[in-house]
Amino acid sequence: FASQTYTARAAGFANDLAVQLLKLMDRKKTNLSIAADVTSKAELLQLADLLGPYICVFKTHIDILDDYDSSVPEALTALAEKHDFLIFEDRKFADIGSTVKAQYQSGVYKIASWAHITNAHPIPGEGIVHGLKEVGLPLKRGLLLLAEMSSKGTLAQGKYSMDTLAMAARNRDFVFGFIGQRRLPLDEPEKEDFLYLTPGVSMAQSGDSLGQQYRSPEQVVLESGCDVIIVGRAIYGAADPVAEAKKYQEAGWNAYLQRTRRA
Ligand code: UP6
Repeated sequence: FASQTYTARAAGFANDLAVQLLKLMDRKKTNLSIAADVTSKAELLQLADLLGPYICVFKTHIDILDDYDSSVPEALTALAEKHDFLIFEDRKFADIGSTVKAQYQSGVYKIASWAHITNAHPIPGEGIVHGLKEVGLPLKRGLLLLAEMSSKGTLAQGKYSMDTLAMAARNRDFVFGFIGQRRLPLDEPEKEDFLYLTPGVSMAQSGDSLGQQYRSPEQVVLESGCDVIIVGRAIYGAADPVAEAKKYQEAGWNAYLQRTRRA
């Protein structure tokens, strides 16, 4: 699948949102997602408006905002429509099905009502997917499972990652891909395609002081067969985030073009 275009792969997905995302990437010529880890709503919305033209997915940690109120998802949704991107709340759910269902639907953030995509750790077992699915599927949302992490010493590896893949394969109506570091070897490669969204991307740094590990867009897309590069501090922390976003968009896109032509 890694050698096919995003659009060609869309037919192989059961989840509507995955189809939307794949087509969006080719239409906009971007496989860049920004991790907008800022703590004020003004900064968050400014990043979404400034960087919107260059990204396919705007990734949030909504619970780090100091001044959150319900105008934020409204404004984000309007910007998503204006600039043609999807919103991914990086919630990393990790509880039993019944609890995550409430966390996804209710509370301060009501994530399901505005985030096209969210994600979950498979650690509690498949009930977490079923619980989130009960809320998300009627709203045409999509879920990613964390198969691997970018951080040093992660416990998500080996058999854990392969079992995550199997869990996703049993829930393809809702789960369309992974947060991961490489395309996992599939049991039935001709049958099952998933999207891989990959954090831990920087062209300048190799890591931070708290265990983050970075790789380049080429390593992620070309060598590891991942589909979307997620870039945070390397873009929003730069003096000129727009110029930096363009650089990452181009690097990610060139790696994709090389990958699809090579085959
Ligand atoms: N993230 C990772 N690694 C993972 C999963 N998620 O870094 O395995 C998320 C972080 C952060 C972003 O929560 O929002 O991706 C990375 O930001 P950075 O580019 O500034 O390091």
